Amino acid sequence: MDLAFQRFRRAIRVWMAVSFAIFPAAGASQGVQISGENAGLPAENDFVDDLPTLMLRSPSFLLTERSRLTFTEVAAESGNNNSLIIAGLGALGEDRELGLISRREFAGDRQRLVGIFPAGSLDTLLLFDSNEGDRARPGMRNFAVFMDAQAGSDVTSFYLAYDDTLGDDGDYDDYVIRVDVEPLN
Ligand SMILES: [Ca+2]
Ligand SMILES: [Ca+2]
Repeated sequence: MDLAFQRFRRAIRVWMAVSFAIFPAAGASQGVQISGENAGLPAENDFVDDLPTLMLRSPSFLLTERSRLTFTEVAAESGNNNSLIIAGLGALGEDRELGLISRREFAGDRQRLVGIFPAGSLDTLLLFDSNEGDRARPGMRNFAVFMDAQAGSDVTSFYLAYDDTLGDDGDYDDYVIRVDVEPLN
């Protein structure tokens, strides 16, 4: 065996050792880590039978790696005209007098925005806005998230839920947006 080939084989072994050392660590965390306050499910939510069973309010969102995020409107129950503004991507907005849609009636004409986001916090990128209601950002109590997973685990599908008044009407169904996360790294 000539020297050049031995060096080549040694280099391949080193490369494989490094690769296997790196990939499991990088692949162990995919999606969004979500924290927040578990205050139970809101009884007045019109879509509670259609949504995942854990709701956290005042949430915080950490995207663990560069990913494609798809935002799709799925439900709204409010007399206000509400929207979700996503920095760098645009806005989803509902303008029904009293919008009432559900996941069961999911149709092809739903508004949808797709963008690629770097790893990091999503908290400053998201804003629920309303023509007459109170705005909500992550960390505020009228911003909530519905999800199946435990808080702090990596989530690849969840629902942003808006309560457009900061008063007693805590139904968190005034505008509901599904988020799907597809890791790209
Ligand atoms: Ca409300
Ligand atoms: Ca409502």
